[in-house]
Amino acid sequence: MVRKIITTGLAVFTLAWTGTVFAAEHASGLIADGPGKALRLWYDEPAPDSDEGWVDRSIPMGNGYMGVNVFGGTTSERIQITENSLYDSTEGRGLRHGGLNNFAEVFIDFGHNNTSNYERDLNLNEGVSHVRYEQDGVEYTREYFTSYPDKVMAIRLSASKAGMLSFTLRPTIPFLGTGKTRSGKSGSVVAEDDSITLSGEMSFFGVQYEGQFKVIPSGGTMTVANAQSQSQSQGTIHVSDADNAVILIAVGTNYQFDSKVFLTTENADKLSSFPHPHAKVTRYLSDAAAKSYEQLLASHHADYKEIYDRVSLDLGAAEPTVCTDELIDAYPEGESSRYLEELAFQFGRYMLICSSRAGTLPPHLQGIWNVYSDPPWASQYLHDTNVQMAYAPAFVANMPELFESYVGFFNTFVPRQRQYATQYIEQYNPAQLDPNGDNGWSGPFWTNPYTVTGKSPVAGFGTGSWIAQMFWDYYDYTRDPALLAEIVYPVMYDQANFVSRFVKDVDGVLLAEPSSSPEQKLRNTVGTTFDQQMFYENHHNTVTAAEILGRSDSRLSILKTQLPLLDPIQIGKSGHIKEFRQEQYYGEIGDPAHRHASMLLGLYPGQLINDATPAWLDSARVSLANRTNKTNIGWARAERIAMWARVHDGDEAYSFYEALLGDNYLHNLFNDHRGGPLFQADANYGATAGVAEMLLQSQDHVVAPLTAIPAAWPEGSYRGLLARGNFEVSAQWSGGHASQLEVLSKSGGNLDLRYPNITQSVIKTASGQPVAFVHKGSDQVRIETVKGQAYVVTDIPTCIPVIAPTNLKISEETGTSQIQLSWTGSKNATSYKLYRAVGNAPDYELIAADITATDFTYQSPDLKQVDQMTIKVTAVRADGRESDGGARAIRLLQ
Ligand code: FUC
Repeated sequence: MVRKIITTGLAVFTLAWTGTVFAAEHASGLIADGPGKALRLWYDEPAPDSDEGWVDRSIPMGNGYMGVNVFGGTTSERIQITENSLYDSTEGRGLRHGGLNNFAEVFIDFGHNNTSNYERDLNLNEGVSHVRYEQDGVEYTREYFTSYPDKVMAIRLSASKAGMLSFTLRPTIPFLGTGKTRSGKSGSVVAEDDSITLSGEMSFFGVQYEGQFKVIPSGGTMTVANAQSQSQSQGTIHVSDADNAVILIAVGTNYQFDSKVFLTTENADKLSSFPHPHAKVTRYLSDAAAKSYEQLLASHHADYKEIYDRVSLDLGAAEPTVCTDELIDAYPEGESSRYLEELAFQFGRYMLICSSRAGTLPPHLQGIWNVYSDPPWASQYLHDTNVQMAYAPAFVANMPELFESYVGFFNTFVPRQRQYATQYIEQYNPAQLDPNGDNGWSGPFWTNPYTVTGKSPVAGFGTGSWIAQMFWDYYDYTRDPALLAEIVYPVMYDQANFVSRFVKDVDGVLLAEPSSSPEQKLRNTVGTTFDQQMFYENHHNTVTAAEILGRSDSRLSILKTQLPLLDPIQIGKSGHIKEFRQEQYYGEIGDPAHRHASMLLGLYPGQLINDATPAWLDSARVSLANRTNKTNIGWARAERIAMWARVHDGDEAYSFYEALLGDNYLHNLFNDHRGGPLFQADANYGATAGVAEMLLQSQDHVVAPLTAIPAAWPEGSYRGLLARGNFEVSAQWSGGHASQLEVLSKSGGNLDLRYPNITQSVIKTASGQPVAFVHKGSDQVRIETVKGQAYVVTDIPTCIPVIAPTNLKISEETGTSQIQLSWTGSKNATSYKLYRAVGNAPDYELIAADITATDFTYQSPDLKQVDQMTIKVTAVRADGRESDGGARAIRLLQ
């Protein structure tokens, strides 16, 4: 069937495209955003039309409803579409076992084989991508965006001369049939009038899918064709001699956020009561087509830029003159490395905006992008690091509403986790079983949109408390009491309920049994630090939340009693934080260079180990140094950025960012997990979170800007990062030192702000009124803030750090109650201070001060009893300032 129609369509205007945009203006304008600089990925040739081209060079876009990868071809454009619920059976959780399926491969045939001045780009400031080139004296331009508010992808095709645009739109369904696909994928592509409908079914979970493509040319003619081959029907639309055209794309399946999906055991029945997506997709497309292209673009901009523009980062880079692939290849050499560092930071934010929108499935291992029928690890949701890393930038990088996508998904699968919780309490601690079946929910390890697992030997139940921690942060960064009461608290409380029944008394402490530290070799043991830290944090956060909400009940009393018994941190004989209770020296059990650093999750993303627990913080540093930089795993490098930032080491943090960008980032900035290439989106999100931790921290409710600025970034500025307490923070630094800090209080309340010498600075409101503050030491102030008020800190006297002593040595004669200490002095020091931390103590006790020598005889009657203590020496300068670090040694009872 071939039909011909004359087109009128909606009005399309050709706008001149310029790659340059200017950073958004911000409310107070006190901290400059740097030069008007576009953050762009750009290339001078299309991505190769292959799987390798997809993973390495295609441009990713997305609106939560669909992910797309644009290749930018001129003979034929290829746009690959992913829809996160188009799921097939999986056989196991490893590499290439089915799972998420490629939704559509869409081709736009132009036949332009003789092009010049080719360029394609993705402009992060705008959330828009372009292709531009010349052929036969005509300049062809294409512009692409994916809109969350209008639920469509829009493509505008333009030619510089009237009547010179001709193309064939040819959507196809990949992996049809039963070949590689386990369960069979059927479907057809049918063109009619100005639209093509691509629809079918993937039978394992009974997923009905539909995509609609509407062509709206201006001028020219449009013809429709439907070819029928044995295997599939192929509808196409051909446009001839148009001035320009718009293509709109909408997709959907019959998947819904309904717990029936997880509670129905028969796979083919999971979706059976939900309507076919035809009506929904038709509505998306007709609603969008009722608007002009400019209206669609304006609503996309309003939505996208509202989130994206909240944060800017300027490391002083100029826009590079080389394409992004050359930038990547040259990194870390070349003049534009700072630009790549800025770009990758914002790219992680961009990817989360594309892949995590309210009402749509959250980002899986590959975010919202998948070209395969057998994606890595079936594109599942893994809760022993990967999902949590996806959301790591959501709060600190000021995009908290993106977490709503996970909230919707969590509420869909949690009824199944309640069933598991009862099953596990029956199995592991039947005496604690609630007779009414209220045992909370247990932590899953992996899930996909259809199935969620119970206990895994690979990771302990701490995965559940780790999920609950994301919910707590969702509240703690945004401070919306209704959100706490209605969404966050029930999740935390029910998780704590499960944990409170699951833990067992072992020698006076409450431990997880069975317990596993993610992916380590020793499994199903007792009380791993992973589980204990996660349990501790969630119990603690739940009790805090109950106080805020004024709740009290018998379970809360149990949580309060249990909290001090959860014993989250054990210090080992290497002065490190143990991963396993049985371990004595670092690395005795499991892989010492393992990619997972699960014993340090209380350092990051948790808050248990913080500046108020200096002995633990020092031990975390020891564990981190021992974990080495040998890992080549993308997400592990991203996590190390944040962990090193939390122990205040900007140079180490930066070295992991550098390694990630240099070794793992592909030419389109997708993270290559471990070579292959093998795309995992987690490190893209995680790198953004890690860099944010270098720029701003707020654990333990102390807002600490510029905590880990590396020597490689001597000057720069950022705007709009978010701290716990709903404080929006901006900072500018030069010579490695803060020249200005600015905090916008979005919820009011006390602001504890830390920066070296801040007590001697000038603090004013944005309108110049002096601000009263109280001191805590020399480096921290407390301001009672007013909601909506911005506070500006200037004239901070430069703080020159005190050099720490090194090489602390202990010697003693057995059986005596005195030990000899000696150390290598610091040239800064006028005196030294000695501290000790006994056993697993979080903080040090002062042993002696004003020591002017570099040795000391320490006498204490308990030296004959204490099994293990950490001794630390610090230097004190003439002005009274003490060194941040010190030399440490472990004293073991002989
Ligand atoms: C976890 C990690 C791996 C990988 C996999 C998908 O098992 O340990 O590195 O990211 O998930």
